[in-house]
Amino acid sequence: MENVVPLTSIAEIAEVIGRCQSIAELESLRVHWLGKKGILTQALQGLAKLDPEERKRHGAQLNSWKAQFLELLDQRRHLIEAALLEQKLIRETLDISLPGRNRGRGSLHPVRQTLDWIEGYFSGLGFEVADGPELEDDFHNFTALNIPEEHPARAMHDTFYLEDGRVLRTHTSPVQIRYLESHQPPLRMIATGRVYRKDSDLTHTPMFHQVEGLFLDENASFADLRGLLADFLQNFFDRSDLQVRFRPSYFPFTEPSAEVDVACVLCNGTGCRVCKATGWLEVLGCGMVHPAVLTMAGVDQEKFSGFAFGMGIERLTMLRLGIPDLRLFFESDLRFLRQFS
Ligand code: 2U9
Repeated sequence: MENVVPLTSIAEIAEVIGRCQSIAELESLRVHWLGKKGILTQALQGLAKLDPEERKRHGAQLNSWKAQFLELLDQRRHLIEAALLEQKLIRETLDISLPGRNRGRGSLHPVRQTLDWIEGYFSGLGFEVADGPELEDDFHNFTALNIPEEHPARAMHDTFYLEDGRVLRTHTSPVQIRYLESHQPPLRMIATGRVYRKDSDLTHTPMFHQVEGLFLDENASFADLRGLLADFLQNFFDRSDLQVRFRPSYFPFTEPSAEVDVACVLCNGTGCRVCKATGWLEVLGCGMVHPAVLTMAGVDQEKFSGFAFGMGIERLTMLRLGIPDLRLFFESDLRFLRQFS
């Protein structure tokens, strides 16, 4: 055999394999012995030249060596892999008892929180919550609401006009007009969403949120409107004894109209900077729906009457939560927003 394979015994191979420290070393040893031109491979190929008797004897020997060689390689590979894994585990210690990374929990914007509360309150009284397009046509935003051509609310400084004559809605009232196109009284609904006005200073932003309500029924009266809004405001500001007053006012879409004040929720009516020492805060507007609006909507006024109201959500949110500056709502400052999570 010595002339076929230059090895004295399998023990010699075992020793060489045992000295291997890496998978790469093992692989080069395998190639050296069993690669295409490996020593054992060539010896196995050389068997063909031997006579049958010798081929049988040497063949058995070579195949036995091959099997033992592969077995030894395999054992060593397992040992090396286990050692590598061990080192890796020591290197990459992982403390599974550590708390996970905090991904941070988001929260609703305070304006959204107010909208949700108001929607919940009126839903509880059977009002449907509706919304509509923010880009409106002249008819739904103005004409149907008894706002004639020459009315100041139509003037360029109030309204964002598109070149095609459409407008960014200046109030959510067109949602009510659209609602009346598809619903018959008796009905009760609120319209919520963004509105746009060309107005920007410390107390006005070009976009803000409104909630408007519409109630049409047989014998709906101003007394019903007063009762509803007083209850709403007392619940909203969480004070059952909150004083509410109605002051005569003017809106083109309601007649009679009123502005509604509450006793200042910051100084309890004694007079402060927020209520400008009057003791009262104006919080919303309301009135009986104007006959011209009802006529255009095709409502039978022999049978039905109705009232409407409207409020600005940023202002209400500021008063309820004691937020001093309107701009805070639009800055996305997490230090501000986290206070309301
Ligand atoms: C229809 C008929 C009448 C909606 C109304 C007000 C009074 C009102 C202001 C409050 C503060 C707007 O955000 S604000 O500047 N709104 O005072 N809105 S009555 O009246 C309607 C609406 C729809 C069909």
